[in-house]
Amino acid sequence: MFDQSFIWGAATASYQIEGGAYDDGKGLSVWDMFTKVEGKVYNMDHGDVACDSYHKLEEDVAILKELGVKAYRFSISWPRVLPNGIGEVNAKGLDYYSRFVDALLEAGIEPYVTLFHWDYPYELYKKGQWLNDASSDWFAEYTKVMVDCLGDRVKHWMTLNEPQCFIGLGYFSGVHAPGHHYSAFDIIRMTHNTLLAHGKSLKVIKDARPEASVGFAFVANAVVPKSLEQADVDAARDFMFNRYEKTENKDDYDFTFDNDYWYDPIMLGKYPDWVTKMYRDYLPEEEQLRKDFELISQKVDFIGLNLYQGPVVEADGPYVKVSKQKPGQPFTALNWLVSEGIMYWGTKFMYERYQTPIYITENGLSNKDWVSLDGKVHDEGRIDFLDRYLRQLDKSYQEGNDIRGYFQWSLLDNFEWAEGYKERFGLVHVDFETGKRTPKESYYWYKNLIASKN
Ligand code: GCO
Repeated sequence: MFDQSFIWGAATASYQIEGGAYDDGKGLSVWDMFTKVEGKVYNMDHGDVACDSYHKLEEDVAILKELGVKAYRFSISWPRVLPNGIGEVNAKGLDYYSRFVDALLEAGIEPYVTLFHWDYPYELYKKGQWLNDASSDWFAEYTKVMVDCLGDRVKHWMTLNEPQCFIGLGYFSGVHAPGHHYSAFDIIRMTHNTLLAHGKSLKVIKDARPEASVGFAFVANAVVPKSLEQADVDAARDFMFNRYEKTENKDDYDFTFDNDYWYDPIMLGKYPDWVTKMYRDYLPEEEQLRKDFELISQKVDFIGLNLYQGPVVEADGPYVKVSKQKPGQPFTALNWLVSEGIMYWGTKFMYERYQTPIYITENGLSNKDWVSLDGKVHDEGRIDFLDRYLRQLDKSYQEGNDIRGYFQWSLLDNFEWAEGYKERFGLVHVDFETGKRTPKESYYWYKNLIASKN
């Protein structure tokens, strides 16, 4: 079983929990704007108040302390500290994060900071966001502000959370802020700037704090092979890292979630061949590209995998086939497949390919939870889900894949993007009318699990 050095944690993100959207000089983010447009978010929910964590700092830290986690992954709201994205710094915003980090350390909890979890400054959006070739420098400037403020206390940093979503869902399918349908060519350009932003940010952190541990948190699109036959195992690996070549019908192919497309540039210093073949003209000239890759592919200390669900795949001649659903297959409240095998296969294949320490930076589920008449939240489904997923993770860990820690998503029920407050991912129930927090049964289960490992 996981040994004592394993980092048990929980995770959240600024826009999903903080609220205080207009407080103390915070600037607007694209999510502040998007949530006010009719038809974009379920029930027109928004993050103006959310869990009100901006005003409940002590309470949240107490909940974490009681849970017994060694680490907490949270994100910084970029426009809270730089209202225009660049330039003028908002001292009150910085002070909030500084106090928060102090409170965590005081409680014996290690902060794991995500610099960008989607609440992009609206002022920079107006300047062309990730399409503007200066966008990576904007992110580096913001990083510098944060490292100067927190770098003496924060040892673990993640640059970007899930570019698959903030680029793919934000600018391609348009279901997330800012809700655009850009062309694949624009997406390629934005991806390049996004990767460059990661690279420049990492360099800023390392220049200031060489001892800091820096990585990223990306969606890990993992799958489970249909059988242990070599052909199926290879098909699963191919699906994870060569989905484009292995997909027979490429009509409407959406590449914005492909693992090789996002991980290979950073981890292997190159785009997949199909990208360079098809989109060469939309990438910088050869010499510039070479220089950019020096920044993009600097060594990271860890890769963060956000793992939720994945299908079963099987070999299909030269291609890969996604198996049909079985009747009665279990799904979570959000209709995501209960598929614990991805914890084993996903971490195994990732480690095999990139040979870099792994953190599970997110894993969890949305469940139909409410506070019962007895005052408790009986979320047995979550307990069973986490138990299943963690057993598979442990199997991979026992086999020697270098997995350093696990962050449960999420500490609190929170604003689930386009789904609003309909989906409850928390270990702690939040009443969004009153802000009241009620730890669920799964919170106590996780607490016991952590205590039993220490
Ligand atoms: C992510 C998202 C989280 C979601 C969670 C559940 O990083 O995947 O950023 O914010 O809330 O994944 O969908």
